[in-house]
Amino acid sequence: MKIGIVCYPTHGGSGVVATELGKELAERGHVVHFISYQLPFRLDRFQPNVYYHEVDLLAYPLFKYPPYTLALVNQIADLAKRESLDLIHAHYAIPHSFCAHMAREILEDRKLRVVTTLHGTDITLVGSDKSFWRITRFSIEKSDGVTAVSDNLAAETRNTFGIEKPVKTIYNFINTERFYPQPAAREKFGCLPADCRVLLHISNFRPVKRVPDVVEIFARVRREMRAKLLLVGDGVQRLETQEAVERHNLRDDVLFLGAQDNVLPIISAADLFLLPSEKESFGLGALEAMACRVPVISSDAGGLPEVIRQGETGFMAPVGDIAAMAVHALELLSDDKRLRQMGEAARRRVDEHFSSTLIVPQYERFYEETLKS
Ligand code: GMT
Repeated sequence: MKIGIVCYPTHGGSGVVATELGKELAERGHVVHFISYQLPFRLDRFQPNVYYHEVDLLAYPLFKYPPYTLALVNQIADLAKRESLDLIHAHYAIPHSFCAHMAREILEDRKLRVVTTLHGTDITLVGSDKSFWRITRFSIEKSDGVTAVSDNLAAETRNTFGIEKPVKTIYNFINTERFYPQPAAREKFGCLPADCRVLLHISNFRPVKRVPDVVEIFARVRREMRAKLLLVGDGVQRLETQEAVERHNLRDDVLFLGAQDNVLPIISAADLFLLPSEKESFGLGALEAMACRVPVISSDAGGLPEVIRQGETGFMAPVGDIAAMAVHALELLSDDKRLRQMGEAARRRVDEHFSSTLIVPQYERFYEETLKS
């Protein structure tokens, strides 16, 4: 198949999933064209069957807001025609799904299919907002196939937009042959003493992630044992998070590592992953931790219960229940054997349910069905 993938290029789950999917599809012989405003950060090396097209955006003094979405529509239409694409796969509804639909309208190409994958905040925060509700609903209705990254998100989509259209769940995935714990990761870090526990949080530091809660949980753990907290990512909650670190006098034990392209060595150095999100349609970060045998302590928001098995691969507590999350963290970190067993179970769950070898064929089948429809 000849597939156009439209996605965000930055650190964020939807861009990671889109890029990893494109790379996997290319390895299986499909021709994949990425369209974005910047090279997706996981598209870091040359690979056969993969092409990248940057959206050309004309700067003109009249434009207070350069019309990126129009340029994107134009680019998709040009590419689809030039390369005779079979389908456009839009990751994150806004604005990608709408743009893909408009490109098809311009081409008047009834054979070109549009598949939309809903990732989370495109429904739960942005799409459900009055300013985008109608256009998001329209884009979903006009797509030839719609997938969501969890049953929870599929249900929320149906409720939010009152649509009858089927929304197929296809979970996030990991290439388990490439993503596994790195040896001697802790030693390579250089500043993580062997006798201390390492807790980790990775996100884009947006309010939905509740990053200050991570510090509150860590503060309770730190009172009981030697521990360090690694914070990876950056965003609007960084200042608030730094304030929480200062308030608890934890400056020496909390390392702000900023946004990182390669998280594998960092996850491999951790004992526990914290994800106390307000909303989380799937939680790709949690899955990456599990692949590295790192159990997860999280909230029970959104699709997290579809990823984490309570008491088996980690623990969940209601959103904002810092005390419960801290108790679970302490319980695990004080018991080497349990921590190891949970890490093994976490990895097993990834291998058995979320490996790319299981999930990518689901996308391929979905494309084939959509092309036949
Ligand atoms: O909001 C984010 O965390 C980023 C966002 C994205 O689209 O870039 O992540 C969403 O998509 C990921 C990939 O499907 C999911 O694993 C995340 O759970 C989801 N985030 C939220 O729902 C908050």
